[in-house]
Amino acid sequence: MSSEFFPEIPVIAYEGPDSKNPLAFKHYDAQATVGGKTMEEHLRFSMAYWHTLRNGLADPFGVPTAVRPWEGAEDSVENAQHRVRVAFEFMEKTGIKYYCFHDRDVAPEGATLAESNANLHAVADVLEEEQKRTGIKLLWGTACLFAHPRYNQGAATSPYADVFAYAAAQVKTAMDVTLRLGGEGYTFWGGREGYQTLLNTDIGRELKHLARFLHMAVDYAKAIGFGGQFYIEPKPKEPTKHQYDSDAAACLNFLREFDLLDHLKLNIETNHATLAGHTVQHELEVAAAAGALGSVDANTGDEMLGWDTDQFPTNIYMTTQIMLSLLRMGGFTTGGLNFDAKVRRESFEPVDLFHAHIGGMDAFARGLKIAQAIIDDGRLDAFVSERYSSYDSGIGLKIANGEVGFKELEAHVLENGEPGMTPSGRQEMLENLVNDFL
Ligand code: XUL
Ligand code: CO
Repeated sequence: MSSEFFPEIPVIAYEGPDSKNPLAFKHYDAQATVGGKTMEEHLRFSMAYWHTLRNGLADPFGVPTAVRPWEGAEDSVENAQHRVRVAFEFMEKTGIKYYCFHDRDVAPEGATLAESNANLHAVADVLEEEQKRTGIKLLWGTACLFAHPRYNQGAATSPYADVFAYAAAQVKTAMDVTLRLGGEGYTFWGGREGYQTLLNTDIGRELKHLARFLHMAVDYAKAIGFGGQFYIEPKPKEPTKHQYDSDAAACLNFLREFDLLDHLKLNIETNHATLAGHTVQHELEVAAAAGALGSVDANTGDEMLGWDTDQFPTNIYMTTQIMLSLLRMGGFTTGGLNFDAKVRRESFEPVDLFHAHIGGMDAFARGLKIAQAIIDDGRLDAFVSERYSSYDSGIGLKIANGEVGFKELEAHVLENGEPGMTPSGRQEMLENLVNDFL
């Protein structure tokens, strides 16, 4: 265990709900079992390299504030390699077993593609070494196709073919490195795959190009033997006015239309759901209903703000809802809870990174315990099953099985008459039931 960069901070231990130690878990007890699996197996926490290691905490009105004593003066490969050791010490001390990165978070972009590729592989050497030393794994990799000026009008949906080509070349190496590091997945977030104005935009062509790009990625994965899960991450806007992957339903429709649904699942992010005018539970349930819920970017927005604030999740009601959806799905297979979240600009000290992750992990541990208790209690699920039970037999079963049409149903109504008032939806009773477990 390394203790070079955060010498004052111990390995964060589980001390139980009565602890007053802010640098301890009150609820996350990695090896404790809940519903037959350990908390660690259920929650599969992941650190987002871009926020935790690379976010200087600038905002549109002010310069970076983050104090990161380990950073060298230059954005060099050596500095990037050194930073990897910091990242792994942080994960060892917080007990986080996975991480996610963009190519340009871990290694600096060079003057040419060849130089950028070499930089990335040089940093991957250290990532590989640290993964071996600690057992920490790569949940997913991705390529940053939104920061460089060449992508100002999109990457796979850029109107300019040479930009498309550059993006493809960049993803090729990002996939090579993800494979090399044993990554369990690869994510596509279309940061600039959308438009600022329809006056200059051909949506039909752009969507076709985006689909071509994803098919190329699927083909390349086959070619190199990458068996990880591909994810697409919905977000409606920011940085563009409208992004094509605007919400879970839009992504599913796109994947179906272009014959990609067998190859990609959804990576649902809480704050993106909010921007789309949905709850995260809505997005999770839409994805899960299509058998396409893959992973979660666990953060939260601010109810008063209309942008992507990427805060650490602390709302127990929300984590309970997320864990209910995940438990009902049978849990993650390749995915995990990736803290795509950043500390506030005002929380600039290294220790704040610990407070943030501890809080997020504890909030999910509580959500897990509460959700499992609700499931074990059974009343909520029994209510829902009972609500749909008229489709389990008789005419309902025939409807569900496609054995009847309008003519048969007309005959059914003529024979049976008015169905009468339905049972109550009991929303308030169910809300009270859930609250009883909090
Ligand atoms: C941006 C966002 C990304 C993706 C990965 O809002 O969520 O960081 O998670 O590209
Ligand atoms: Co995200």
